[in-house]
Amino acid sequence: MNEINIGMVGYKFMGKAHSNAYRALPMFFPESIKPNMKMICGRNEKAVAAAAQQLGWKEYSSDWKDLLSRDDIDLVDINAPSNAHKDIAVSAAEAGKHLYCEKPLALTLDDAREMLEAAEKAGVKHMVGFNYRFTPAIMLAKKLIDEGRLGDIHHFRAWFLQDWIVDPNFPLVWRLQQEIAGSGAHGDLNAHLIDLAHYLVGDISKVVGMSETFIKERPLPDESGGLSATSGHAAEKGPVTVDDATLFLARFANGALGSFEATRFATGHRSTNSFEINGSKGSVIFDFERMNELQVFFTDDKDDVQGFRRVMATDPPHAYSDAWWPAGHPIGYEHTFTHAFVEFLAALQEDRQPVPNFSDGVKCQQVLEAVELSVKERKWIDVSSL
Ligand code: SOE
Repeated sequence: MNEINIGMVGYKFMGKAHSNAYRALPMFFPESIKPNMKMICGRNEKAVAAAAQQLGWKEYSSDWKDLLSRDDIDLVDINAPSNAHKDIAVSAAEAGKHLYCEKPLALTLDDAREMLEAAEKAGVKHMVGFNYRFTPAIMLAKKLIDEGRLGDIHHFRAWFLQDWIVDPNFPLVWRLQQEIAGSGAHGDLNAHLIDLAHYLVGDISKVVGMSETFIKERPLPDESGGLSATSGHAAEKGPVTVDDATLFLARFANGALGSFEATRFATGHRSTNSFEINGSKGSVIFDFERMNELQVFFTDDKDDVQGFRRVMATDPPHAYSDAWWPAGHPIGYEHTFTHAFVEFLAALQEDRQPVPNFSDGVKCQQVLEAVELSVKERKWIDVSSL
């Protein structure tokens, strides 16, 4: 297989990020299968036509079902709002298409499980959009942990902080509506942290959480309803039905302790995505605002030079470094998506499931839902009970 034809549903923020990644891929990863950007879908015909032109798709449609009957579509990429994921994924799997789906995988754990089951039954390849796993500095953290260089892991401490809805006049966009988004900061931001925790530390066994919606009502958005909706001063208001912030504590199956914080009310933090991991032989600190760096500390460094040091993950031997620019030249947010697709296309070539796949999406959803139950029942919840 040298080429693969892609049909994509969604054309806003993630649609652009994915299109950009598909376009960069053949230039920087010429050994990979070539993604053909065949058809883009979205409900608003005028907007999707414009997106096709701008993002570089050959055809467009205002009905994603058009992808199903086309023999020349091999892979369906789903980055429409979360409430659309399940129907598209299940139908596309039944039509024999491979699946790439943005996170959180679904609105609920039951839906996520149904999606995994449909993909497994159809025997298609499936991947979930936890793009941060593909940050070379995070991959370095993973390598250090896997090689035992941090020793036994005691702590995972993570926070994902944004501030884009602090203004009470910010409109009630879809991400603030439970029936479309599933949850708020929790499903949007904690989902990434939970996945990184699974990737780096292992399974989470128990959780206890708390959650708050600081602004309970907001002006209705203009017809775009997108994140940049503007009619923040509309007279008519509607209820915010998701969390503005969710914090939780976790116990990992291997004995480590975790703390997680996701909020859209951390003034001054546009999108701070960070974690620290402390082990018996060392620690790592990561901050996405300095995504090319990993701070590392090793207890067996000589006393007189002990301290955190900064490793730049831009040069060989770090992941993907030889594909981009000469040593020392940093990469950005968009590259994490290209790397994710490189993994997906390699998995197709090697006839294996890519990682992270829908099983990882389900595992994340299980923790998300366990935290929600804990918030409701005000007690610790065993993740495996869900
Ligand atoms: C918006 O809150 C958002 O873009 C998330 O949806 C992304 O998944 C995360 O990467 C950054 O914040």
